[in-house]
Amino acid sequence: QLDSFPTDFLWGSASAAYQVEGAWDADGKGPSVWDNFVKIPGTTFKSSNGQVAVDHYHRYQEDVALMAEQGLKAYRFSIAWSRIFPTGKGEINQVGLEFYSNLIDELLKHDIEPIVTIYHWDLPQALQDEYQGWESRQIIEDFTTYAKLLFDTYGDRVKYWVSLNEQNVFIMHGYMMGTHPPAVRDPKRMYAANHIANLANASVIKAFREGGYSGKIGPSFAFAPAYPLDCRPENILAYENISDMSAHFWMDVYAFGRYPRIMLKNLEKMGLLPEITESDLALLKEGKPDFMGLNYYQTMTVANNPLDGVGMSGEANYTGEKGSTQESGMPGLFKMVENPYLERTNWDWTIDHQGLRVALRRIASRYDLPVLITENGLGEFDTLETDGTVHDQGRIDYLQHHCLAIQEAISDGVEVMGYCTWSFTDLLSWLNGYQKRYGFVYVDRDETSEKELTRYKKDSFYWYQEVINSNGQS
Ligand code: BGP
Repeated sequence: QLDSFPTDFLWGSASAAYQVEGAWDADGKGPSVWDNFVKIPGTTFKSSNGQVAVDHYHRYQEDVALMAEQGLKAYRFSIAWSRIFPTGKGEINQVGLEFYSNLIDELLKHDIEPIVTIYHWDLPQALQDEYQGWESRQIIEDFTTYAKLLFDTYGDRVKYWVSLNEQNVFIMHGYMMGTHPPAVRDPKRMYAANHIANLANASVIKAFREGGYSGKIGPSFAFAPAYPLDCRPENILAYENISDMSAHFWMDVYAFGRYPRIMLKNLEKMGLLPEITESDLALLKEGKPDFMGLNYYQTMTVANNPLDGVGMSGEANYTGEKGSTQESGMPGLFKMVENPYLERTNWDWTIDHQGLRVALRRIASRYDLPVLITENGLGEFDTLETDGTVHDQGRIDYLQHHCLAIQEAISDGVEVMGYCTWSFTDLLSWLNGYQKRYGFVYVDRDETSEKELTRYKKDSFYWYQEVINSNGQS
């Protein structure tokens, strides 16, 4: 017999500003690094961009009405920093502040709890130009000033805050793989920028505590738990390596305010250790979050990789052509291998609901923190039928299994605060364009159609409505 979901469980859904809003230069908004990055040919799938996105900026009332119809208890969205501070700091754009104020009021009017992400990757371009964004310690102060303004403006209405979304992703893609802005491929700069992002994250959480705001705050982490290929000791060691490098290296800092020592030694050996001062360590200790935000999509399986083995250069699958992901790994540490027991999506992401239970338990055991699932969902090609329906049974199956895994984790003793599916409406996928859909609500993005941007409820919309209505019993 499984435990029931708590009565105040936050059944939610999520989005991010750049992926839904559009209105990229409206009402005084300044450009972000993503506004510019997508203009470089070849950076995204078929040059898709967020200039219009799904036009949520102009249609937020319609979108919130759909959320209310579904019965959503919480909606996670992000604030575009450059709508509030067009140049990242200094003068405030009141119209930008009002937009989110109106959105928050609209949500509350329908009893939907706003979960606000302070940073979901759309750094003001001006800060990149002035001091190279995350590579300069100046960003700590500017990010904190911006966050404090949000706390002061919305803190009476917002109870849940996400500080940084997927620091591991925006830092690794931005500074090592070169696939996100600023498209750098330099591990030394990556580890330096990452340390500064850690400090900025801690500084914002510290400011939240010192300001005496009520509510809870934590980062969202992209956690893909690792499995060893088998019980050969060298594969177990590969699993230890990836766990330290891809999980503990970030979450230990959030939860304990210190880096895992194996990683420090590793970085030292490779000449990649960033400057870490005593006062940095003191600040990190003050940044303990109230919860760990978990973005869970898949697990990864690893095996031993010899010193002359495969490197990180393998192409990822951004087209939806199943099986096109190339081998990758870190020589001497690990390589990614296929898990023979798991199905994959068309983008080669493993489908593994048990992995969510594993993720939740690993966080609970190691960090003893409550978990807010801030993202989980299935990216697929969906088909809009002529009668306006979308039959996304695959998504329903996916989400149903993941809900069961959450209930099992709760029964194991994990404190799970809520579940935000990715995503509410279809939206822009950063590198995969509009063809990769996640929403409960289909958005027509056919520019030749008269019905462009019209919303259609998918089958999964009604399925989740039932789940919420029965508090996870159906
Ligand atoms: C996370 C991001 C989201 C979203 C999601 C789906 O990494 O926080 O913004 O994009 O992944 O990923 P994708 O769009 O690559 O399929």
